[in-house]
Amino acid sequence: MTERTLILVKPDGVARGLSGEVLARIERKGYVLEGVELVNATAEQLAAHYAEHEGKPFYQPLVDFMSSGPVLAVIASGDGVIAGFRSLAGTTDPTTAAPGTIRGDLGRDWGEKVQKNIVHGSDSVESAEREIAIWFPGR
Ligand code: RTP
Ligand code: MG
Repeated sequence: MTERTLILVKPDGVARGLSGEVLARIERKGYVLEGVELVNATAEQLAAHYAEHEGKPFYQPLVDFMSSGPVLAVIASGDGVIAGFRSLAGTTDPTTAAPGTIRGDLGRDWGEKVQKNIVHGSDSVESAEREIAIWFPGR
């Protein structure tokens, strides 16, 4: 079924000039870009986006990292895009993410408290709609 997902190119990806590479991989897979916006995330957006991680040891480093520069917020659509983009992104830890994935090809361990892993992708229909409302109010 056609669905939407919320993708973020995180501050490491934007700063390294990988935004175009990520957008190209989304498009080459056959998904459609429905919205693309460079955003300086507010504290409110990050608290809402990462509410499920509040209280975890990596929460504050994660919020600090996500505030360290602009993020590219993307809505992409297509059949199966939620699971499909998670597959393109690869597993969370870029050290062991499979080659061929965004994190596996382009990420590494930088010796920091939080994993800088280039992209975020929604993990369910419910998260996608919740996250789209955070980054693209009214969409
Ligand atoms: P995402 O939400 O960004 O798509 O990534 P994910 O589902 O693969 O990972 P999740 O468990 O939701 O964690 C969110 C983000 O927090 C950072 N993290 N760092 N121990 C660590 O260093 C650690 N654990 C999580 C990562 O940036 C991860 O993507
Ligand atoms: Mg997640």
